[in-house]
Formats: sequence, structure tokens, C-alpha cells
Amino acid sequence: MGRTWWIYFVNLAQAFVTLATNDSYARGAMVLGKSLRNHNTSKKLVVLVGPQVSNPCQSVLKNIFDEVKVVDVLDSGDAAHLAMMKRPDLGVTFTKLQCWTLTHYSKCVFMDADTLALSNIDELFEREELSAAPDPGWPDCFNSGVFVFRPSVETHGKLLQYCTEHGSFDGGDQGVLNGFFSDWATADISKHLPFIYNLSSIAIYTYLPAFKQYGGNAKVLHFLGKTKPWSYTFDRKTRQISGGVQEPAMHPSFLLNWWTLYASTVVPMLQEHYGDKPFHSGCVEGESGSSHAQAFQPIPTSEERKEQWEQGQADYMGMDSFDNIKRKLDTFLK
Ligand SMILES: *[C@@H]1O[C@H](CO)[C@@H](O)[C@H](O)[C@H]1NC(C)=O
Ligand SMILES: *[C@@H]1O[C@H](CO)[C@@H](O)[C@H](O)[C@H]1NC(C)=O
Ligand SMILES: *[C@@H]1O[C@H](CO)[C@@H](O)[C@H](O)[C@H]1NC(C)=O
Ligand SMILES: [Mn+2]
Repeated sequence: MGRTWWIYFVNLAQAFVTLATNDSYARGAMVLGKSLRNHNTSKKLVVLVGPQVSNPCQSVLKNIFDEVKVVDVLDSGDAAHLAMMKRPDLGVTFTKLQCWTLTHYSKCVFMDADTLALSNIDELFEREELSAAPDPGWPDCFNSGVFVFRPSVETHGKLLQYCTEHGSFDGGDQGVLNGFFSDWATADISKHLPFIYNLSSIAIYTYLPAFKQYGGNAKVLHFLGKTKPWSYTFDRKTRQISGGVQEPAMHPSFLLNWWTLYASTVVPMLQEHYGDKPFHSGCVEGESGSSHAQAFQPIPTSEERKEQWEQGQADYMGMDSFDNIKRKLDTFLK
């Protein structure tokens, strides 16, 4: 008699996950993936791509990411498709929610394609679902540009159900996720990424003017706002960035960080995969000469960044946002 019990410890991997719905956002995903690799992440890198992403862009993504998963919610014929039929307005949101179906990973950190890692941020995996940083404009809500989650078919189903029943108060994924994880603001403070308790661990760049003393330690940049880094033109020779709409919230030095990485590592890969076919790299060689061009300096070290922030005077976000954040901080620090 006697029985042998075998216990298998399945040690599932952990992954950073991003989303590219089209070739523009794919460029953002490429730079984000490169920034995570450059800081020697020990985690897997996964990108969900919409069916509109072209083959050359998918090939470049395959060079950078461990897994490129094409997600076509319209084509899935499952619960996500049904949800989409009921709420076509939430198309991109349903695509983003597909990240919960990556159940071959035990835990993931989602990062928008318009974010950039400035250092190794693997420590985010020590946190639990759903951890996120407060939104700069409305700190009772979290910003859905960076969040920690646990893939689960069950949670995915509940999220779809929530979407179809309640919609989204802001028309996008941030509204859905804040509605679904509605106890985030009050239930478990360890799920508030260090913006409030340890401001050095993650800071989204538009917060920084309000927190000059911590901004130099930013670990993640989030290019909030309508104009994304890839909407500009970059002159490789003069290192000038032009075009786009110079939004007041766009911090030029961080923009140059993005472009430096993109031009040096991503553009050569795009060139290789497009071959003879023309493509829009956004880079020019000393021919822009535009009067709108601005010369920016990169930010080489954390110390120098810190110094710049400490000297900065601009109130990029306006006092309303700052007041919101300050009020929130006061209640926590009391
Ligand atoms: C790419 O997708 C994003 C969001 O997923 C959208 O806001 C943007 O307009 C799209 N860009 C193009 C050129 O289709
Ligand atoms: C990443 O690892 C390489 C090789 O081990 C090392 O040379 C490099 O300095 C590391 N980079 C960072 C940012 O730690
Ligand atoms: C934040 O964390 C860093 C280490 O990551 C530590 O040196 C620093 O003292 C912490 N700051 C606060 C305010 O807790
Ligand atoms: Mn974003």
C-alpha cells in the first residue's frame, strides 16, 4: 500500500505586457520594449497587436518581444466579441482587456505603448492586482497606463460583463478599470504604486512639476496627452525635434530620451524589415531647418535630471491638478 503524491510546482513566468493597435503605437511599443531590455529586465516581454499592425512592424516587434500576440476581438467569436457587439464604442478597451487572458503568466505589468522605462522596474512585480499610480488629474482614480494584474479567465469574463453593463465613465479603459476595481482608492494602500508613499519608484512625468523634489528619480515616463513622441520629426544630425504641437506638458528632455532610443535602435530594424519599401521613420538628416525646431539636451543621469527638476519653474499641469494631488496627499500623510 502507500501512495505516492506528486506535487507539481508550476512556476509560471511573469511578463511586461503592452498593446499596439496600429503602426504608430507599434513604434511606441518597440521603444518601450527596448527600454525595458536596456535596463536588463528579467521578465518576459509580451505585446498584443491589433490586426492593423503591418507585417514589417510585427517582425520588428518579434525581434524585441518574447511574444507577439495578434488580438482581433472582432474575429474571436467568443465572449469578447459578443461584448464588443453590444458596446462597439469600447473597441480598443476590449482589446486591452485581452491582457487578462495571458494565463501562461502568473503575474503581469501592463504598460501603455506611450510609456518609457528609465530604469529597471522589475520590483513592480512584488505588488498585487490591481496596483497602479494615481491619475495626475484626479487622484481618486488610478491611471491605467501602468498597472499590475494577474491574468485570469474568470476576471476577464467579469471585466467584459462589467463593460457591457456599465460602460466606461470616460469612454476608455481607464474608466472601466476604475469602475471594476473601485476599491482601489480605499482598500489596500500597497496597491498604490509608490507615487504617494515612495515617490521615487514611479512617477509619470506630468506629475513631476508638482513634485520637483522627486522628479529626478522618475522610473517610468508616460507621455500623456494627444501628441505622442512618434508624432514629431527628429533631425539625427542636429538632434532637433520639430513638428507636432508643442504641448506645454511635453517635457522636451524626456522627448529626446525617447527619440534617441528610437532613432538608434528601432529605425535600423524598421529599415531592415521594410527593405526597399518606403516607410515613415520620422527621422530626417539635417534638412529640417524648421523655425519650429527646438534643440533639446538629453538627460543622461538621474542626478542631472533631479537638478533640472529642482530648478524648473513651469507649472505644466496647472494649479487645479496640483491642488487635487496635494489634497489627496494631505489625506494620506495625515
Ligand atoms: C492608433 O491607435 C490609437 C489608439 O489605439 C488611436 O488613438 C490612433 O488614432 C491610431 N492612429 C492611427 C494613425 O490610426
Ligand atoms: C545590463 O547587463 C549588461 C551585461 O551584463 C551590463 O553590461 C549593463 O551594464 C547592464 N545595464 C544596466 C542598466 O544595468
Ligand atoms: C524610497 O525608496 C528608496 C529605495 O528605492 C529609498 O532610498 C528612499 O528612502 C525611499 N523614500 C521614501 C520617502 O520612503
Ligand atoms: Mn498612455
